Amino acid sequence: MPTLEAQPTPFTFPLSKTALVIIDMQRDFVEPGGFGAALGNDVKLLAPSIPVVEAVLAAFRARGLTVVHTREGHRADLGDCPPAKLGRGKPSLRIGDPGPMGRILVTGEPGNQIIPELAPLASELVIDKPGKGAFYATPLDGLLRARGITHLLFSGVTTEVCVQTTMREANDRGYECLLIEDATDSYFPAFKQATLEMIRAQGGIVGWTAPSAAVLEALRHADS
Ligand code: TIU
Repeated sequence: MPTLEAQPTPFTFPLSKTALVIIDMQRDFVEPGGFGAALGNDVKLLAPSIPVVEAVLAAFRARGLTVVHTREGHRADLGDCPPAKLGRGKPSLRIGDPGPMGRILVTGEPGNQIIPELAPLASELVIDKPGKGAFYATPLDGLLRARGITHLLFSGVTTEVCVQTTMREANDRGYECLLIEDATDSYFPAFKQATLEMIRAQGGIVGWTAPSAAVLEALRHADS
């Protein structure tokens, strides 16, 4: 079983029971004109993690391992968007409003699509989720359990919102979780750093963190 150098301790993961989870790498967050920009954020801050996720995704695909992509979005009638979420803040465009990439944060619109660099393959799981966490109101847990998945490696955006929420949901459901440090970004670099620290504090209260180089090295080592 591969082991990788991680914090707070080395992380051992059975390859056939491990999935790569890529959270919300969709145009709505990464490109101008989407939900992230409408909230007043600088979307360029999310760019550094894109090639890193690409490299880890390629390594998982080369070995035929399980890959999960998620997308945050709502039905066209917004029936799955609570008023509390719809009304929050003072965005320039609200959820469901028409924007340059179609209706903001609505499933199936151009802005809801995963960026081309990370486009899912037909064999990979794609989870549409109405919340920040990928387990809330989705079939994710059942799909993972049906495949015997016990270990999750997390990547995607944004670190302290959808990535951390999903990792906490997974941890409570008994999955062993690791966040790939350079495969995630936030609009607030200080929040990203704080998230990494709070995940691995207290002996790994939410899980582990490790750089992508350690993940890739452990995968290469497992091949030999
Ligand atoms: N606003 C923000 O940082 N994130 C989100 O609204 N969703 C995700 O993190 N995907």
